[in-house]
Amino acid sequence: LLVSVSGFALVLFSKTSLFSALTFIGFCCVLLVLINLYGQQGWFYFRSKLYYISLEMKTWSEGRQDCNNRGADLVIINSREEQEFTVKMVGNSKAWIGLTDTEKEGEWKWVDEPDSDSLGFRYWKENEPNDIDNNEDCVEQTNKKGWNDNACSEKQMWICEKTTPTC
Ligand SMILES: [Ca+2]
Ligand SMILES: [Ca+2]
Ligand SMILES: [Ca+2]
Ligand SMILES: [Ca+2]
Repeated sequence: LLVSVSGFALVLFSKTSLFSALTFIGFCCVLLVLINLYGQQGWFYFRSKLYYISLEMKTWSEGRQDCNNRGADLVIINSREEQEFTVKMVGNSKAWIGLTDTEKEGEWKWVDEPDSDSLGFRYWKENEPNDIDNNEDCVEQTNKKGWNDNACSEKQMWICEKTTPTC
């Protein structure tokens, strides 16, 4: 769409100055971003990212699939600020985040591994992860006290994260 808008703008302004054309493209760009942001109903904006918390409860994989369907993935916690923000989203409930040790027990991986893991950020609740019954491989954001590993088949709410639209 941007390419066609740019093309149109260039034709339109070919007889005037390049400056006018660039101004027009910039204006269209801002307009497109605003329209796109307006369309993101149910999403929360925080530090250049968009976040969604589900109303339903699903397994970790089903929650992840729902995020994928929304052009996102389960949230990846990259900073203390993001941790605190998602804790607020969860409130008194709990919600799946994009961390799992399904592949290898005890080796926690974010859904975009290896990129985010270079930060090594962890925010476990006290005495977690405890892998109860050797069956807790998915992580939920609980409350101020931090993360808990839980059975991936448990049905919880989930949090999706995606980047904001840009030009
Ligand atoms: Ca993140
Ligand atoms: Ca396991
Ligand atoms: Ca585990
Ligand atoms: Ca646990």
